[in-house]
Amino acid sequence: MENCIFCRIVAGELPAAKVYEDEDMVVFKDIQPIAKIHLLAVPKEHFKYLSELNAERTALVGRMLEKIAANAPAFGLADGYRLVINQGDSAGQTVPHLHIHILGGQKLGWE
Ligand code: DGP
Repeated sequence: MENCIFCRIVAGELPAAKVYEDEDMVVFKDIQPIAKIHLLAVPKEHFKYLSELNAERTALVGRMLEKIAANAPAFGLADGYRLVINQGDSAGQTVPHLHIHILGGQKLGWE
């Protein structure tokens, strides 16, 4: 999508500190980290909400989760990590392209 920041990062039109890329997704460092390690896993396909999942997108998100888990040690997250998907304004979703926050590198609190 033309004006989507994450589509532009996926396309290589905007810079990002990418740590992983495959046919399904890119993973890059969040520009405003809230944990010692804060990555964003972004599907290459543009959609905003989990409510837009169909069979193909459900499989895509499943592969993303599988690959996040497989690559967690390479991301420096062998000790554990937290995944967050903000959905909508009340949850604080600011970028209208589905993304999975990957948080870790420290003991995480829960508030
Ligand atoms: P959310 O609030 O769930 O929509 O999270 C969006 C995250 O995206 C937020 O933590 C900041 C990050 N972010 C926004 N713009 C950019 C960008 O241009 N580059 C990178 N690396 N991260 C961005």
